[in-house]
Amino acid sequence: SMQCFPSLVLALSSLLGALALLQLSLYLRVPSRYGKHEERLCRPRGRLPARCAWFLQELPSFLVPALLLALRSPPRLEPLGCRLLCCLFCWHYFYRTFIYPFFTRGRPFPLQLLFFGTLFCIYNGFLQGYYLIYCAEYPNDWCTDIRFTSGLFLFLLGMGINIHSDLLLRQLRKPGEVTYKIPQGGLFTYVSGANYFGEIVEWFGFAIATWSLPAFAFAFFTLCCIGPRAYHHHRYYLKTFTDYPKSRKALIPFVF
Ligand code: NDX
Repeated sequence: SMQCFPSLVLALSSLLGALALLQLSLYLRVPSRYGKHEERLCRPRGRLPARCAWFLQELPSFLVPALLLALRSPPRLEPLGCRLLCCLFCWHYFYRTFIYPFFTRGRPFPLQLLFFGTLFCIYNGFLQGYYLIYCAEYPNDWCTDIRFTSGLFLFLLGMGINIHSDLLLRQLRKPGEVTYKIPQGGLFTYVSGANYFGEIVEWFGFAIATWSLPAFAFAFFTLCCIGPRAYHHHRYYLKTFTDYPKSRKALIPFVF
């Protein structure tokens, strides 16, 4: 049966950090090509409806840790913190897999990115789940530790912002529409990438709550993946809408 190999966790986390830096170098100048940044004429085919694409891509992030949690024998009953934290991760990806895709009004998603996205979700789902289920050790009073409580608070806050912002974006379109409008309300009042801001806060909260290398590596990856995207969204809006709110920032309210 499976057991904890600390060197495997270290290797996978380091590779995740390296992938984050690779992404930063790839997508700082040019955005990743999906959604509003896709050059549509280049690849008229090779796309999947947004619903299928997001469902398939995110499913492993839910399934892999959920299976690791369910199938571990003997079941991991102690400490409570490990199961709780693994459930938080699965909870987010339950939303992203089973709820978000069924409401999205996004454009068809490029197959090539879908392929890499799916690989990424398998990889990260395994790393986070494996670490929490087979490796993590927490004292029995971890649930009252300041790192756990403040991390959990940030996780829930970020998740709330992310889900609310996803909803506001969706409401900009009627079913079947694929045009872009100026997002309004919620944190969009302050930043162009309100959904991304929420997601980043969420994963840094998770990293603090788990106090683990894999989770910090993933938070850093998220920052490097969607941070630049928020910047490119912001530039797109400034270029496209002459009446775009001048005080709005790209990612971090009042700062950047
Ligand atoms: N999926 C995470 N890397 C990613 C897909 C892309 O969950 O090759 C990472 C995720 C993947 C990425 C994933 C991993 C790395 C990849 C990358 C592509 C390249 C990259 C594979 C897995 C890669 C290496 C080199 C390392 C291999 O038509 P539309 O789609 O634009 O419509 C949009 C709509 N909308 C508007 N509607 C009207 N008016 C407007 N002004 C609108 N603006 C937007 O709203 C969409 O339907 C919807 C949301 O759009 P957008 O662009 O704001 O968000 P999106 O990027 O689609 O993300 C959706 C949600 C969001 O909440 C975000 O926080 C979360 O997913 N997310 C996304 C990406 C990654 C991630 C979270 C994470 O890292 N945690």
